[in-house]
Amino acid sequence: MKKGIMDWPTFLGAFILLLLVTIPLVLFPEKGAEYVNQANTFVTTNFGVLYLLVGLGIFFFLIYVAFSDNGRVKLGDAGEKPEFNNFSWAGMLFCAGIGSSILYWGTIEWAYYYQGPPFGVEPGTQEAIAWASTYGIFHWGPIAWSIYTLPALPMAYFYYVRKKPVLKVSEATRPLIGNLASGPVGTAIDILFMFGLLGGAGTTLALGTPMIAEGINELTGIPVNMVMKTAILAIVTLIFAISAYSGLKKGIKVLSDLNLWLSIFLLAFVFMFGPTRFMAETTTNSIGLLLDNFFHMSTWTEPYNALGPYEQTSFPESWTVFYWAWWLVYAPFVGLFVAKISRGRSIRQMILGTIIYGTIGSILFFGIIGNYGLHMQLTGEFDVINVLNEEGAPKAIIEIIGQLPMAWFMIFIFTILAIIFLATTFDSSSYILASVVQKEVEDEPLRWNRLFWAFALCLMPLVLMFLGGLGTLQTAAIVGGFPLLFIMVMLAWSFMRASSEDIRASEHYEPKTFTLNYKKIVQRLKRKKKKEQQQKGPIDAHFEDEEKDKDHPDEKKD
Ligand code: NM2
Repeated sequence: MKKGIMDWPTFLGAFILLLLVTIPLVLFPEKGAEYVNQANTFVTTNFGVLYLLVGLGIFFFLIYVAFSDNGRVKLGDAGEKPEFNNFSWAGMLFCAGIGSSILYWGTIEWAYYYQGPPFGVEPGTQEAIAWASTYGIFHWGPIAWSIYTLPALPMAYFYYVRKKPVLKVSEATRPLIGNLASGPVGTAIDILFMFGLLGGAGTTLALGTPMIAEGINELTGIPVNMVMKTAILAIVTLIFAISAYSGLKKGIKVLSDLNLWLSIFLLAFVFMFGPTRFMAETTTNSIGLLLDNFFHMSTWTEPYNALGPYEQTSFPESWTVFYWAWWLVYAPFVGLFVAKISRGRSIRQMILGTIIYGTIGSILFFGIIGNYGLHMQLTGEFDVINVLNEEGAPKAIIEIIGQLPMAWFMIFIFTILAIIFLATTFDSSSYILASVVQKEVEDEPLRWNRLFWAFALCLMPLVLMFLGGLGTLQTAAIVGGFPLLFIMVMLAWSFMRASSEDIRASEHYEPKTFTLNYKKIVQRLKRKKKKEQQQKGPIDAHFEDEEKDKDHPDEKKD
């Protein structure tokens, strides 16, 4: 092992913070939950607007960068080809950024909107149904993926263009804060990011585990209890620890590929054996509704209703703001990961690829599995809402899958997929946590370090799970991620500053503007048209032409 490669202040800082938060929550679960909830109410009611604005701002910023000179910069050396092909790249990107939560929310999110629709719509009405199948796509759509992409810009830029072998959030803010990045300020940024990620991962695990437990219960009859949930966690941890230990190319890529194929199988199966036409029509309809209302949805704060100001359903706070916060805490991690796998691509490719592939993936999940459940609800084939309200979301989710042909087998596939999804999210997280606590990452972070974070990553979520109550978990993620709002702005700024500086100073910089000579263009078009007319003319003319060609074979060359 190279000496001095570890960044101990960050390592210990993050670990101690983790313990400082976890231990009191274990000792005083109720008081702990109360405090966390208070903090949450404070943040979401007072700063909800900020989340929405930052979300939309990031989206616009990325579109701008993608089509600016900064977006044309390649991540790597001239002639370098992308390290991974598009399929693997998109797959890894999706599996790192998306976890088992998409199986959870993709299947059931509509049922919540159906009962508690946005915009003051009556629950259960036609309008509520339309929003029910649209809002999920929005919360997992272009803005969400933009939040993920932003941190990848500075990180990939510094890693592959400026060739700094440091995969750290603080390093990405160096152009802005200068040498402060190497001191306590930088350490604080890294620790905040690590803490946010642990909170976000807690939410993921707390959602995924009961769902997997319900699946196993349906398959084997073993009752769902704490022992089973702990066993599931142990298995997931084992899988991702092995994968994290084997590294990026072996472990993580293999799991992601498997994940991708299983997802494709599941989606194709549901699409074929479910109400295909309904799913296709509803998804298409939702895409239109989303495009029509994109700005409405992304800025809806519900400032008042007929009853007066602040008389709210709290839809924006509990959904959109919560989601943006959740994507935000994962963002630097996914950003680092996207950066790491994007060698050889241009910044524009990286931006558009992440937003487009990511959104398409989300649309497929919500459009297929979500609308499958919605269809059963509407036809009365299966009362999803009743099961949801009586027995909870995990049960409702597994029951929806259980309505498919070959139910046992499909629940099996779904459960395995959830386990692998959870493992891929966690192995890439521990890979990145390990990278952040090293001063340098030559090729991969150290093995023992990767393993350490693989296990540490389970500690807080496990505790939070025992604490119970999804509310507390969502809350932890939101509160933990609040400072990231500002770090995101810093990241954007840093990237622009550094890349613009380099572009200006570069000899190779050739702005691809060109002049157009319209006169010549018109002449050329005329000539082309004439030629085409000659070629496509009436049959006789065609033969005549051929005759001519025979007589004057050279003419063709002109
Ligand atoms: N996001 C995408 O739990 C997971 O699936 C990982 C969740 C942020 C909502 C990420």
